[in-house]
Amino acid sequence: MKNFFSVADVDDLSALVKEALALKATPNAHRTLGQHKMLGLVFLNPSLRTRLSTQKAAMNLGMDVMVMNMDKDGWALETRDGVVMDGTTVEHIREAAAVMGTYCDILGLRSFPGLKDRKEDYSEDLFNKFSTYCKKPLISLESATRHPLQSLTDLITILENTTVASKPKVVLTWAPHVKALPQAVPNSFAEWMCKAQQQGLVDFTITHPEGYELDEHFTKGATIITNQQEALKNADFVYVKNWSSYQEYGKILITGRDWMPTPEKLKATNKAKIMHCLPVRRDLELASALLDGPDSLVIQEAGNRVWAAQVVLKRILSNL
Ligand code: AN0
Ligand code: CP
Repeated sequence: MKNFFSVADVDDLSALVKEALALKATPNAHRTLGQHKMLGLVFLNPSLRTRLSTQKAAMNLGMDVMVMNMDKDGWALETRDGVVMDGTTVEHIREAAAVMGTYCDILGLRSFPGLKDRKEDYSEDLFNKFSTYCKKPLISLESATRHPLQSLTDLITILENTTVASKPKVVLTWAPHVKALPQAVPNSFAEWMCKAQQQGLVDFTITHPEGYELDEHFTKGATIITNQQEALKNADFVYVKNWSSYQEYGKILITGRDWMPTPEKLKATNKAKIMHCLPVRRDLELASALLDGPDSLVIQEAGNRVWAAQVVLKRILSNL
């Protein structure tokens, strides 16, 4: 593996999950692999899980880690080419990424979308430029359109908790929120689950209100229905996430909590396990009775972020 940006960077999903679970069983088995190698984690936005789990994963492999909170501690970054920098930006991504590349063997980057200009966000211009100019292997810590470490974690957690003999039914459901959030987590979850479905690992359904259709590029092969109750029938895993509209880009189209998963709604499922990438707004996105209940996987899921990051770092280190 050279870079980790999307599910396209992985061939055999089952093999990757097995390797991640082997790391979970013996976290320190490859302590020398990353010795004298530097990981740089660059954040343009806040993070709890991604920051800590990726640091921990790197340390388990013997790597050193530096974290740069560009949003708070860095110079204001210019990403456009051909502009006279006489405004508020102080440093161009060409120099900033190149300099960080000289200090590090592998880099990670978090860069959320602006949610104003769909074409610009979906071009992944910032991520691509950073990748070009840093000249080092680059891991997505959530880009404008995807969050692959989260999706790999989610697949690990689903396969780890699958008890049914046949393929588990996985349902991604839209949930309410008061803030306009990116489509990165659901896009990415959908593209990983569609590939997992192709490889015979899961059955995948998406449910959302009208107007919240994701970019079709990410949902090929998924069953998509706007009746949430119908979608939840016999589900083994319910993955809860809000996102803002892709069609009316970045907009919140409905308010109210009608789409919030509750214990009552979940009665239609096959005693489904509840998943969410976190952070979650209690009793807005998801009923606290479910979050605190015996079927919630959210803490185990967040814990598994370490093994997703560790298996990705291990594969990239092995290829340096
Ligand atoms: C972000 C999002 O939805 O993309 C990060 C999730 C991991 N969530 C929020 O901003 C609340
Ligand atoms: N799930 C996730 O990526 O969490 P953070 O935004 O806290 O890193």
